[in-house]
Amino acid sequence: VAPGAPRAFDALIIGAGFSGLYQLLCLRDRLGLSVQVLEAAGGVGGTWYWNRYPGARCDSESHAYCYSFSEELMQEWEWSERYPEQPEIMRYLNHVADRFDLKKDIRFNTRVIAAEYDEAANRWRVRTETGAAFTAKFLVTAVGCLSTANVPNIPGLDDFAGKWYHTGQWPHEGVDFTGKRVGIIGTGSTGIQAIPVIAETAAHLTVFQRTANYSVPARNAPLTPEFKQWVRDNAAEIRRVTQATPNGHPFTISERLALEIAPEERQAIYEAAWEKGGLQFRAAFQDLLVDKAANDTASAFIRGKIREIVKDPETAAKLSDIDHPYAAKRPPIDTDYFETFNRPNVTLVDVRTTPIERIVPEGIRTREGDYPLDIIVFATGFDAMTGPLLRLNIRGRNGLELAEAWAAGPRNYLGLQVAGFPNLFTVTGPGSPSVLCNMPVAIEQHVEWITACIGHMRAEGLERIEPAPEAVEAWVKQVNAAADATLLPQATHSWYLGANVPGKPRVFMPYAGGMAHYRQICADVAAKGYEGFALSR
Ligand code: NA7
Repeated sequence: VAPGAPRAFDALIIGAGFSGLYQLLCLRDRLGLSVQVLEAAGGVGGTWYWNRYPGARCDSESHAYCYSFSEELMQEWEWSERYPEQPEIMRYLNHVADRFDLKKDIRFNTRVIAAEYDEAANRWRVRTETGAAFTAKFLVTAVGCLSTANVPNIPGLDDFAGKWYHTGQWPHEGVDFTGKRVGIIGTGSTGIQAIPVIAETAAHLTVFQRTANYSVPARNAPLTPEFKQWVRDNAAEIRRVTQATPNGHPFTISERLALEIAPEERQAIYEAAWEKGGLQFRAAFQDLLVDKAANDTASAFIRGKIREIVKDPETAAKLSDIDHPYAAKRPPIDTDYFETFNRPNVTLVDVRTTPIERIVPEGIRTREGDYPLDIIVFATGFDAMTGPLLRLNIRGRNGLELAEAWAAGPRNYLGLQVAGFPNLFTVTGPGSPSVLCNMPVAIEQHVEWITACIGHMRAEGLERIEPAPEAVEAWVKQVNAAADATLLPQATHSWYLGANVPGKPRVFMPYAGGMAHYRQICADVAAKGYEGFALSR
């Protein structure tokens, strides 16, 4: 390669998290392609590389929050707790990368700033922040759904005299809260994990809540030797269950309907689900996400628990004044979240009734007064799903910008491909069920589908694939219809709808028809010779 000339590959993959690692393995080792992964971070891990905030832990249960493609890998890896903590996930992904010798094909500290399709050459041209250039026939984005931090534009932040951090860009050396007055904005899954841990060392923690949230105890615990053995003995069955359920988790959703049984029996079922803990709570009844009256029973149960746990009635009222159906936003799970508000060093500020006016050098100014702070933590979430793709500055045929193509919201086919962007594949793209699913299950399905598709193209001597505009049109309708058949759009401020980022189009982004159903749709499309896609030589 001449100095400065772009380096050419069969395929380029952007991102070295769960998606990028497996996509590399598949394209390189199964199809024999030349592949380069470009990764902005200094190591593998994707979203887990950056989300190192206190208490960072996955809400999926560890025995299913992993790859299932390799029986040996499943047998040799052992998780230590019911939910994997961030450092353990990092150890796992490093183990996978080393075991399959993946790191040699990953360029770390390499942020992609532009990707352009050259129609005449049928190649993608990719540029990085440092000016390096790459080309490839296939471009696969493996950039995650929750990887673009959303720092709200609150006036005065630049003048703040203390330190501030976003949970999704956490310093690797950690943050010492000892003796500090800390403010945290945001009570989504992240805030709910971080708040109890920060409260343990901070002198004082002020929680700024905009939307009260349901949360169910995670009931995290070390895994017993018996359970670990059970996981090893039942790896195939666990995989079968995760692939058969709508959400990719290793448990089955009950077939019972919430309103068809007596209130006492329903209460007992909720009590048992509360004791069991975690995302399994929503598996208590079949209809919690589709029938508002059914959902009301779950919602009333959790609000009752909050009022039982939180001693100060005014704080309990603010925490349980929840304006959306249970699980219409991604339901958090916690370890001592509500209990934390009983600590003398924790204060709750409801920013709906007491809005933040600005940040001042000393802290946060609300309409009703100032909160002096040494540290502000933004647990304010992400520009989800489209954010990580749009910041890559992708241009398709005739210079069409992805941002322009998606000005009114994401439009693609199966969440996998965008019309006008040939040979670009988006792992866990908007329009796929990914974020409503246990992520590794969604990722494996996408990566394997993309691999099979590229394999098919090579076998048939095909050079280009892109979706037909009618297929995109139909898929967008299907995504909307699937969402409308559930209660999910009723949480009007959720990141599923893009509502957390000012100016973002309000479109329900994930496919809510269930992972198992989606898997079948994708398989059928492939079986029918990639129906809805245009393939050419
Ligand atoms: P989320 O779920 O988007 O939560 C962000 C939180 O921050 C939520 O409570 C927001 O309130 C709040 N927020 C955002 N912007 C502001 C401003 N400007 N002022 C006050 N409060 C604000 O992000 P997470 O990181 O917790 O979780 C993301 C996903 O990661 C999660 O769903 C899991 O899938 C894993 P709002 O609700 O918008 O009123």
